[in-house]
Amino acid sequence: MFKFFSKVFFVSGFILITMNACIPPQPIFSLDKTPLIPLPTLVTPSDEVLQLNAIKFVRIYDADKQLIPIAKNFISYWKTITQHELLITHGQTNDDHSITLKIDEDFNPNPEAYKIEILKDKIDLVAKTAQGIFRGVKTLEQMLFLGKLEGKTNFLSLQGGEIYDEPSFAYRGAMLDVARHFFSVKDVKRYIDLLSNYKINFLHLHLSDDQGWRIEIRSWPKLTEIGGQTEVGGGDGGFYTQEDYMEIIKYASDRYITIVPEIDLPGHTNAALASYAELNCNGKAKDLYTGIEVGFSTLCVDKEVTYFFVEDVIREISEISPGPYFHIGGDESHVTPQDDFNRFMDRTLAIVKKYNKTPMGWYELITADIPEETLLQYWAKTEDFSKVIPKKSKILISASSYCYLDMKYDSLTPLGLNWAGYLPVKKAYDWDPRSLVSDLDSEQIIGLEAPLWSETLEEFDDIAFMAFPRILGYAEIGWTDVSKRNWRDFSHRLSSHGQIFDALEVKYYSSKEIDWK
Ligand code: TNX
Repeated sequence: MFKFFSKVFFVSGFILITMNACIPPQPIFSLDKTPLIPLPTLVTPSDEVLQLNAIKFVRIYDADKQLIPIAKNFISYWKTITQHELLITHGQTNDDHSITLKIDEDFNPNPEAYKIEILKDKIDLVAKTAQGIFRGVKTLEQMLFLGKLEGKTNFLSLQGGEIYDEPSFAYRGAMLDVARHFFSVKDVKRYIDLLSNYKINFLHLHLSDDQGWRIEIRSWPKLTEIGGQTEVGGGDGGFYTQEDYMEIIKYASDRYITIVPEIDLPGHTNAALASYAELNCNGKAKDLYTGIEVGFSTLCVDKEVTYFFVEDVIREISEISPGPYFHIGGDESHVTPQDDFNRFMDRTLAIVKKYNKTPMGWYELITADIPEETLLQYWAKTEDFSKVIPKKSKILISASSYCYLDMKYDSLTPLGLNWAGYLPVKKAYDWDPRSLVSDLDSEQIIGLEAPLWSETLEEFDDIAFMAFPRILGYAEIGWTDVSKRNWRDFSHRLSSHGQIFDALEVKYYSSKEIDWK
C-alpha cells in the first residue's frame, strides 16, 4: 500500500514538476487590458503568448532603410527593459524570433495608421510611412514600460493578438511659451521626448512676446541682444541662436513632431519695440517689460520699416523651418485700431505666403482678409463661444477653459492662472473638439492644441507640474475616436502612468481625481 502511494506521489509529483516547467511565464496584462494612452482603435487578443527572450532581431527590409534610426532607438529601449540586445537584420529568413518593421504602400492611407501583430515568436509592425511605424513603436514601448513597472522582475512575456490603430485628428499639438520665461534647448527637448511618447505630433513655440524675443534674427541682432535679455519677474531671459532652433527642429522631427514657430504680431511686441526705436511711431525705444499684463503694445502699422522688419523675421525663420505653418499671432492687439490691424494682417499674410508657409494665427485674425488655407487657433473661453468663425478656414481648437495648461487645477494649485476657470483633469479630458462649440463646422476642425503659457513657470519641473497628467488627456482626445473614450476607463488607465512619470522623474501633479497606482 505504502509502496503504491509513494509511487503515485512520486509520479504525480514528477508530472507536476514537468508541467510547471512547461508553463511559460504569463503576461502581466491581457492585450486588451493594457493601460495604453492613447487608447488604440482596435485591440484583438489571441491565445498565443510571446516570450520576450524569444526575440533576437529587429528586421528592416532593404527598401525601408529610413526605418533604421527608429529601429536603433527601439533596440536601446528594448535593452533597458529586458537587458537583451537585439540585432538588426535585413531581408527574409525562415528563422523568425524577430520584430519586423515594414512599410507597406498599400496599407491604410493615413500616414500615422499602423498595425501590430504579436505572435508566439515574433512581432510584425506595418504602416504606410515611417511616421506610422514610429507611432506603432511608441505603442510597443509603452506596453513594455507598463509591463515592466507592473511586473517588476516578472515581466517576461506579452499576450499575442493584433492592434490596429489610426488617429482621429491630424493635428495633436502642444504649445510652449518660451517668451514669458525662457526655457533652454535641453528643457524643450525633454518636453518633446515626453510628448512623443503620447503621439503628439505638433509643438508650437511662442517665440516672442512683450517680455522677451527668443530667436536670433541675423538682420535685426538687437532683438535678442536687448529684447532677449529679460523675462517675467526680471530674470535673465535668453534666446535660441538659429543653430539652437535648428537643433530643436531636428530633435522634434526625429520624433515625428513638427515645430510651429510663432512670432506674435502686431501686439505682444514690447520686446521688439524696446530693441529698435524705429519700430515705434514716435521713434523712441520702449523700456523692457517684466510684468504680466497683456494687450498694451503694438507695432507702428503706418511705417514702412515695420514691413521690412516683419519680412526679415518671417524670411529668416521660414528658411530654417521645414514645417508647413508660420504662426503670426494676432491675439489681444487691444491698442491697434481695427482698421490698422486688418491692413497690417493683409500685408503680413502676403509675406507668409511669399515664403511658402501656410499662415496660422489666433482667431482674432478673422477680421482680416484671410486666405482660405489659414489655420485659425480658437482660444475663446466658455462665455465667449459665440465668437464663432464665420468664414471658411481650418480651425484648431484651443478653447481656454478646456485646453489651457496654464489654468490652475483648482484653487490650491500653486502655479498658473485662473482667468478661464479651474481646469481639473476630468474637465480637461471629458469633451470633444468636434462638438464643443456647436456653431463651428466640425469638418473644419483639424485637431486640438494645448497651450502652456509661462507667466508663472520658471523651470522644467513647473512645466511638468502643469502639463502632466492633463496633456495625456489631450493626446487621447486627439488620437482616439470619441465613441471609444470615457472618463472612467481613461482615469483607470491614467493611474498606471504615474509610475512612468516617477521612473522618468517627471514631477507631475498627482491629482486626487485619480486613484494612482
Ligand atoms: C492669453 S489667449 C494669452 C496669452 C497669455 C495667456 C495667459 C491668448 C492667445 N493669449 O498672451 O499668456 O492668456 O493665460
